[in-house]
Amino acid sequence: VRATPARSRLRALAAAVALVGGLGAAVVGSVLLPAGGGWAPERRGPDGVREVGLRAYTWGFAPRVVQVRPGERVRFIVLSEDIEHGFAINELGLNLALRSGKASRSPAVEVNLPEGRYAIHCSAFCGLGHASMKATLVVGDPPPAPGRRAPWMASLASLALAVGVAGFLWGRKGTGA
Ligand SMILES: [Cu+2]
Repeated sequence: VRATPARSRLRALAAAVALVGGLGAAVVGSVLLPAGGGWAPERRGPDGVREVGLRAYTWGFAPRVVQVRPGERVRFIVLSEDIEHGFAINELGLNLALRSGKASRSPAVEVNLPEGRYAIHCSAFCGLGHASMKATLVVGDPPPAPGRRAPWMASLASLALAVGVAGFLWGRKGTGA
């Protein structure tokens, strides 16, 4: 069966849409979704305060999820791996300036916050992805966030991508292009 030019154009369009959708989902999945989480291995400073280490980079933080206990005293030590960034948690009154290649230590803070999720964000403009440079502070063990559907969306988009590419290849075969 020979595909008409109109049909193969339609297939190419479908493939392009699926490709863009799939790539978009992959980006959203890798950038926005907290990877893992849970309790980090605990390290304490000489004063007995728990020290939480993070790395900042263009554009994100690792780990993306930091879990602490309500009422716990912690200190954040944040290393910028590339350029200048900021490390801010509004609810804790924290805002650190991060120098390129240097580790910044926050003062010891008491996490007097209700159980829940709080935004960690970059507070120094660092380019295109600045607004998406975020991590999550989880206090205690709150119920799962409603955003858990996102991995499903990413899977569906990947499936669409696979189907689109298959359709595109099939179309090429049909027209002999
Ligand atoms: Cu930034």
